[in-house]
Amino acid sequence: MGIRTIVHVDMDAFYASIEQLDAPELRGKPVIVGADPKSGNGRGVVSTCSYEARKFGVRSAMPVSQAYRLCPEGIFVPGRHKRYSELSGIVMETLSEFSPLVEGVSIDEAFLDCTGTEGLFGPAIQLGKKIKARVRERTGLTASAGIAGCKSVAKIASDYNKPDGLTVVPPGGEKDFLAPLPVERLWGVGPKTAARLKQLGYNFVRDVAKTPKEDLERLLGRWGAHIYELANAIDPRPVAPGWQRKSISEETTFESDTDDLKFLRDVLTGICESLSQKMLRENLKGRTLQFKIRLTGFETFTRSHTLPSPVFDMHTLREFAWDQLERFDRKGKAVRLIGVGVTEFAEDDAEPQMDLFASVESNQKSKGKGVVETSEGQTREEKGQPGNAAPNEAVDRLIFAMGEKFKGKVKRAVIRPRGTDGRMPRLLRQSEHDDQKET
Ligand code: DCP
Ligand code: MG
Repeated sequence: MGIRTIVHVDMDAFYASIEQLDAPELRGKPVIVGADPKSGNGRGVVSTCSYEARKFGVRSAMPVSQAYRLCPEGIFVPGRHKRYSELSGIVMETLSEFSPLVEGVSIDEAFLDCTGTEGLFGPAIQLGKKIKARVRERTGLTASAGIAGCKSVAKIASDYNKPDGLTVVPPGGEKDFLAPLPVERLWGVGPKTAARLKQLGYNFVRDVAKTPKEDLERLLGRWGAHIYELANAIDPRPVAPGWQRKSISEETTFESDTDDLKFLRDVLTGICESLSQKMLRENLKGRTLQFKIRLTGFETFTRSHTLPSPVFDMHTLREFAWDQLERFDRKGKAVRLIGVGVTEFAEDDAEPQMDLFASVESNQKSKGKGVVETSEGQTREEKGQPGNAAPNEAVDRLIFAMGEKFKGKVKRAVIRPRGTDGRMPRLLRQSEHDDQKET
């Protein structure tokens, strides 16, 4: 393969920047996207926060209660996923002005293969400036970009000088660029692997790069070879525009191990909410649900259940996760990490995706009446076809019935059959996996 020009673009504090874009009074302030812990909504996690809030130590995936402790002056705003998706679409569209090969990796980042575009856009530095300027022009938002000869290095480069950064790694300069970075900056090296590497005396990428591949394999198993390649900027993976996600998951590691069941349930609720929103955004539904738990001492267990029909709704995910937590025998040990995942996605069946909870019971043939459940968990019996989105009047009636205090909080509702509320649907498959080591 000849020398390639791979660009990685990642939007800065994406959700928080959009909030600041739409509400000028939030600009320059510590904005935290997540449920407001002051209004009794202490569950849930931070989606992201503005760079002003990061100065206080607030980070994505942190419980909102902790974010509040770190940054009491933070302005908590609920997420507006439709708006984020809308801007994500504009970003991706803008990027496609620069190459037909655009691979969206998440809602706010993408790879572009811009090999051979010098004639059009100039050398890499000019290309990067043009991409950033065009994204800013079309969205009002800043992006950071990294340009290098392969994906893994471009990805690290875009993060190198955030926010509003541009880092160009000259062809052939990849290894020098990586050498002084701490090992955790390598794409794919998580906190656990980084800790292990450091324990073995590998602090910087250069320490890994100069170690024979076989030695790393011996020390780290199959990961060793991969890490060797990452450290040596060997990454022939092409930019693949048709890329599709195979699974989606989220997990939370606690600062200190806990056996507080209520807290664990709240964390699971936050994880399921966020997962469900992501799946909605990416138009995904999956049939296999996974629960992961790691106990004090790093023993890790996963439990997975396959359902007869694919789901993405928060209710089903949470029922599953709570149920698993409840029945998992921890033998008195505290919990270090907890997570939920979904795999086995269904082909897009062209069913319209609404900003509503789909109901897992929708395949059941119960007609007539159902229970409306809001995103806040209140329920009320209503007329309608179970599984359908509750009509607006039903939501309105519900808000009325539940009193003014729920106004603004009732965003979504679904009609489910009577009597099935809260029960898990029939199972197709079930499996368990116990792992004494880190996975
Ligand atoms: N996100 C989320 N939950 C997470 C991580 C991210 O909901 N645990 C959402 C919110 C982010 C968006 O995805 O705005 C993009 O994720 P990034 O990791 O790119 O984070 P940001 O764009 O917010 O910040 P950065 O400037 O570090 O890229
Ligand atoms: Mg980002």
